[in-house]
Amino acid sequence: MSDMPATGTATDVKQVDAVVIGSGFGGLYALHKLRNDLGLDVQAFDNAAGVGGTWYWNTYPGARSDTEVTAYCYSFDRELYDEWNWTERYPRQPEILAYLNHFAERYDLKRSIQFETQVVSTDFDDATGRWTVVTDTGQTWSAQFIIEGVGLLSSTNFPHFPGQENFGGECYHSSRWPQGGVDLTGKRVGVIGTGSTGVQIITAIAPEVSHLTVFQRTPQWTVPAMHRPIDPHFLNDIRANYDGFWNSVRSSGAAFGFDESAITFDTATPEEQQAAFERQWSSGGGFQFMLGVYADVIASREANKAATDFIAAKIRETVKDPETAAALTPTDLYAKRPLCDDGYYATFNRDNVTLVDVKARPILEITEKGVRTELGEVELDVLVFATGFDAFTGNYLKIDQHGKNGVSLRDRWADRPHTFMAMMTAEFPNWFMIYGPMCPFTNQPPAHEVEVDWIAGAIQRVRNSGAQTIEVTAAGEQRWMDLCDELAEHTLFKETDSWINGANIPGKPKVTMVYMGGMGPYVDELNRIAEGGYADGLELGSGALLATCAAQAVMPAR
Ligand code: NA7
Repeated sequence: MSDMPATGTATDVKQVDAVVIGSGFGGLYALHKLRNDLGLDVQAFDNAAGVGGTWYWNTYPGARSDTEVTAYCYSFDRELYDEWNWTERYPRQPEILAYLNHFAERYDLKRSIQFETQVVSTDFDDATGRWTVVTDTGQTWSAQFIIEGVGLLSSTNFPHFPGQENFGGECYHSSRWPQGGVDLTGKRVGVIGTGSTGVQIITAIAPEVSHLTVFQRTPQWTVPAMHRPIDPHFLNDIRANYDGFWNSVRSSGAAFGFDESAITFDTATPEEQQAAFERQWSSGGGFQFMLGVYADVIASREANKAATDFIAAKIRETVKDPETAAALTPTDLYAKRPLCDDGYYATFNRDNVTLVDVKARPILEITEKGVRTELGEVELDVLVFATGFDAFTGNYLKIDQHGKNGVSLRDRWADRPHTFMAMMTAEFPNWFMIYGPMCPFTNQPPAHEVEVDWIAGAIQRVRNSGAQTIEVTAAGEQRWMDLCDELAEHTLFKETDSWINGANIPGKPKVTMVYMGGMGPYVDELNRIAEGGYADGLELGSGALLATCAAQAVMPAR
């Protein structure tokens, strides 16, 4: 059982059918689906003061999606898709947040969300088959079902350097950026981290700060985003072929709404290969460059090397100082989450930007005035940590969660996260994740939709059958894990270190945490299980107390 004392007495425990944790893309849709479609009594919680999840917190300069907005939204509400007019191909954070607020208002969701409330523990009661949910505001709730939409990339990775507490300037983590913004004009700014976030921040702030020092540990392959206003004709074409477009998204590999390449690298001549990479470089987009040119860039070493040779040549062409160009060029495979940018490499030609390679010369300490490496002290007014997240598992493990017989999630997942279809874990009945570990490696909103629909189907199955619970069997879970592990062998992602396999967090097991089979096969499998009555790999159950009552009801009185 949880170490946290249950704070509610029996009388002030609030009863609901379901608790939803999180109000990002997934949590909002779950709340709508369960409350408005299934008619359940649902209570949602969010740490933040408003809806949006990732898009509430990540207000740092330059924050935007790098998924084309035509598929970075909900699809189930066609009217919403027709009415909402996005302005840019890759939407900025304020526009996405406005969309999610509009969604919450359209479906009157905010009245069911308690903001600025953190769920600290969840405990399954074997006797009743219900969950007890305790919040940091001292409330206790009892629910039959829990749906956790806590975010894949939300638990911050905030490394600590010696002396950090002595820093006299301002210090921020990118994903906890002050809501009112920060005025960086004319300031000396340091950025630690060069992942997607660092690349966006560095490019956005370089023109406004007096000096920018980039502390880079590992360089990244990045290609141009080619930001542009959304083409209304393109959007209207999709609206005219709405079902066809979304069916193609849901049956594709990565669900981004662009055409993924079906040909392999070796089918083209060297001239064709260069021309194909060049075309994609000019049209922009990270996932497009990785998946849209050749089908095997993430699987074949030869194709992968050709892609990196191409980008390396672009870096040499763009960055004037050869030493800086060399330091910006990765030495590893192109097998991390692909990045795209708005002039990242060219930013290092600016007189007010300095690159410090902290792999060669690690950060020794943070001083009152700035950051010290072997090269000396860099004085700073503002220090930004763009150091990423404890991805996949971080937010689930922050909550003290216990399933059947008091088994703790932290113990179950000590060696690695164990899931079924990225939504359930054994011994946790009626406990669902939205896009949990072993999720398909795809654009998220379409995946959230199919998962929430599947969860809603599972809940209906329980209610229609008169059972109290549904849970994944140990064998069902193992089957999914084995499949994910096997598929991971066919890509190069396991050979690089990144948040995708947990390697970015010291001490975290480096394991497969995604399903590499693609969105289409994932959706097919979800449909197969649902159409089979949620039986394959799953079992219905009743709370022990209910089972006892039922047994007594049929036994003759003595
Ligand atoms: P990422 O992609 O995990 O990048 C974090 C960056 O921070 C990366 O360059 C790290 O270097 C660097 N880092 C982390 N810890 C340290 C320490 N201790 N010292 C120096 N540098 C460090 O996070 P992002 O926020 O950019 O992006 C995450 C995802 O969010 C993104 O892919 C989108 O899907 C949204 P490393 O590479 O580990 O050497």
